[in-house]
Amino acid sequence: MIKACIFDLDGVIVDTAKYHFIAWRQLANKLGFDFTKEYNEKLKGISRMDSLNLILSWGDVQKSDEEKVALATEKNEVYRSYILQMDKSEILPGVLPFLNDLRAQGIKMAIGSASKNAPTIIQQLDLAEYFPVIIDGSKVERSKPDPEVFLKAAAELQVQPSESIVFEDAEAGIEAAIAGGFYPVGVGDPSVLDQASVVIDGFVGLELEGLSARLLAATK
Ligand code: B16
Ligand code: MG
Repeated sequence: MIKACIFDLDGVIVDTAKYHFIAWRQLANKLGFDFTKEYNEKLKGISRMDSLNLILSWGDVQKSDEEKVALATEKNEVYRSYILQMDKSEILPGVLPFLNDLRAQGIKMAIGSASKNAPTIIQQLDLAEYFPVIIDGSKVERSKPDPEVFLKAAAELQVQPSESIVFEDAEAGIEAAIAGGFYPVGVGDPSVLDQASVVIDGFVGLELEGLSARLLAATK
């Protein structure tokens, strides 16, 4: 019996990867190198500092810890200038009807995101009323694939992982959901998210009842 749904944010509720890409690319170009959208895919679900370390390694650039903090802050300022212009038109298709359906059924909801900007994004999208619990990158010590972010969300919602679904678009997030004992639903490419019990291509037309049946069948 499903009592809660925990949603990753970037790539599940909204596509912010395009803004992360613009901001990281601008920083890389300033440092004298470039990187492609294919490389940007590798940054999904990865924390800000881990992302910076990967990007610097792609450009073969070395920086001190102090310089890295300054570079991450600079990138975040550029990124924030984009997300502060977002509004609810950027909520991914089918998400709002699905959230309304969950709410009508009394299913509890939370956000479990690596992004320290998650509360700002939820405000911009006008979704705060749906998510009384937002566990973001500033509330956890260990990043995905560690399950801490989802376990904290379940604890705040007062539900067990075994009665909760996690929706994730990143491999590390699916691994985190499995490690925490949640029902993992991948959102995106089944060949990338092959560890998820069920993979959906989005929320259009999705219903909890059918999804729960697929999850039960997959985990039997
Ligand atoms: P911030 P999610 C993740 O969000 C993004 O997928 C990832 O690309 C980003 O680096 C990370 O948040 C940290 O974001 O710089 O805003 O703290 O997918 O876990 O919702
Ligand atoms: Mg994500």
